[in-house]
Amino acid sequence: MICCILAVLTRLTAQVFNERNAVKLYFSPGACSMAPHIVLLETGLPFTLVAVDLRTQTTAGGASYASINPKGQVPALELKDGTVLTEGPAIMQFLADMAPGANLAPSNGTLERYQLVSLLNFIAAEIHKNFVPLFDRDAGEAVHRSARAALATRLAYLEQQLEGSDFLTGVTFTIADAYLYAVLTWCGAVDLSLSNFNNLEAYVLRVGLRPSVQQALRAEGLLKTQDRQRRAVT
Ligand SMILES: N[C@@H](CCC(=O)N[C@@H](CS)C(=O)NCC(=O)O)C(=O)O
Repeated sequence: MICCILAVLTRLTAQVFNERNAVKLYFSPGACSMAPHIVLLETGLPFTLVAVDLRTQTTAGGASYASINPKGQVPALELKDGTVLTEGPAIMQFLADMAPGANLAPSNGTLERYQLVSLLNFIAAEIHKNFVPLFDRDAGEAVHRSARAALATRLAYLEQQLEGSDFLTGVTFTIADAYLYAVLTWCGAVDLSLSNFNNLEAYVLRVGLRPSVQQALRAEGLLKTQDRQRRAVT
């Protein structure tokens, strides 16, 4: 009996400690905010998730999202003191630096760190942003064609980078992998096949099996269908 009470008290204390020390990640299911979500899980830092309806610009709690991020985009990270950090690559580097033991980014000031920043910028400007017109039905055929052509060349470059490597920078999973994985999950939605890119196809499967990625997908409600199918089979 005493053991049970102690266990409950320990759990409650840990929960209160986590909530007090937790950062808040504003996200939208399946959006690029999945990248910092994966990174948070990789770091083990305490965090809470706040869903944002991008269409209505309100949070799950009914607050106006503009008061949190005037840019109206996810992700945004609210720190314990209320400071809000925006822009995925900045958020992910901040989190990686908060948890150096997780080895998600090389140390600041090293050439390896600038190589990682270079990759993050490439993913943001050349991959992420070329997906955007493909989600816009009104963008027109010519715009779609040009975005697909741009993606094909950029993906061919990443395909080469992955030759003989498990991850973008070699043997270690970094924040760049969290970002690339998050944006490549959109391929199905825009009918973009990776079948010409064997390394990238294997990479998506490999990264997708990481416990942090599975947990993020489940928390964002993106594994439901597979879970239901799995339950039906087992
Ligand atoms: N530059 C921003 C871009 C973030 C972004 O494109 N977010 C998308 C979701 S993936 C979004 O919030 N779209 C809604 C909008 O732009 O109104 C970053 O890197 O964090």
